[in-house]
Amino acid sequence: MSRKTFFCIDAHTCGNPVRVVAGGGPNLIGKNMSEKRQHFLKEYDWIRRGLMFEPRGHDMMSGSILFPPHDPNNDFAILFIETSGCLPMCGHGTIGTITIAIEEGLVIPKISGKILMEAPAGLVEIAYQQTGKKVDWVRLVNVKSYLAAEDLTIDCPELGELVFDVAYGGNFYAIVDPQENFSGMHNFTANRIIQYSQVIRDAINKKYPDKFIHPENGTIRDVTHILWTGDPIDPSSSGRNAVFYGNKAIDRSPCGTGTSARLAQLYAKGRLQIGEEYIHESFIGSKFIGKVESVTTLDGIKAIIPSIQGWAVVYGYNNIIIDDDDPYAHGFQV
Ligand code: PYC
Repeated sequence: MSRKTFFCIDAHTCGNPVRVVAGGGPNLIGKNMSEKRQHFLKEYDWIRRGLMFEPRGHDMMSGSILFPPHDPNNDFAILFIETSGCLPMCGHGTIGTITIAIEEGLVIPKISGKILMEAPAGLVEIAYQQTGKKVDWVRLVNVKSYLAAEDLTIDCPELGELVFDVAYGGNFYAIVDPQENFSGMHNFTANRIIQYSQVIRDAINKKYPDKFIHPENGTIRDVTHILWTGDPIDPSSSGRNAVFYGNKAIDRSPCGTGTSARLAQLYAKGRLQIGEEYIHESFIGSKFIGKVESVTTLDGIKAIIPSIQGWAVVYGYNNIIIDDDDPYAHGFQV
């Protein structure tokens, strides 16, 4: 019999959960977080499943485990754990993790108000503002993001043919804008978006095999998320989305990597300028501020450096036991 206890600190970023494993995480082997992510997936994925899925988690659960940095100039390294797997990068997860890490003293930054974080997808530069103990906001300068493909098509049950773009913002997103067969996510329930997304994500990866692979890291591949756009609730916002991930999740936050992908798409299409604020609303109406900070290239591809700003609230301490005697030790999904 084996019984493992994980000390977790729970928060939400603009409504979407972030569970940071502050004690009990594994020792991983690798020269960087991308290699350690592979080691975790091979040997320790039961920890992710146990802490993210029911009965200890739920469909939207997501979190992280912190590690020492591989380069001493950086502050820490991060592994994202989610119901969807171990994402190379997660924006809402970063905002929640930084809020927890600073408020709870898990990370002491080398420079106050600034953090260099090693994610599997690359180095992420972070700024935050703190008043007393509380972190007011977190802004991350994300990894290079780019528009990978335009005007692809897929058949969607009930809706018919949909035209979509694919953009990378730390994960690959199929972005579905309003069009003849899709009037916008504001007209759909979460359940219908989930049903359509489940079908079209698989169909996209089948129709376009080996098309979406990160040029510098072959472990980051395929469309994993679907971003449906629509009208904002607050007319002063720039846009709204429903981001599907995992098997049954709609992000309650505006999704950091999804917003990065959206910024890359809009910039490439001439619909957003460098430095212009893009207020992105989530399915529940919570907001991130996105911006194209600068333009760059990634292996010869035109790319942007996006920034995302949002907030998080810490709401609890959680000593979670995973006991091999429990038939649901490693979680389940219905
Ligand atoms: O914020 O990048 C994000 C994210 C990915 C999946 C859920 N949230």
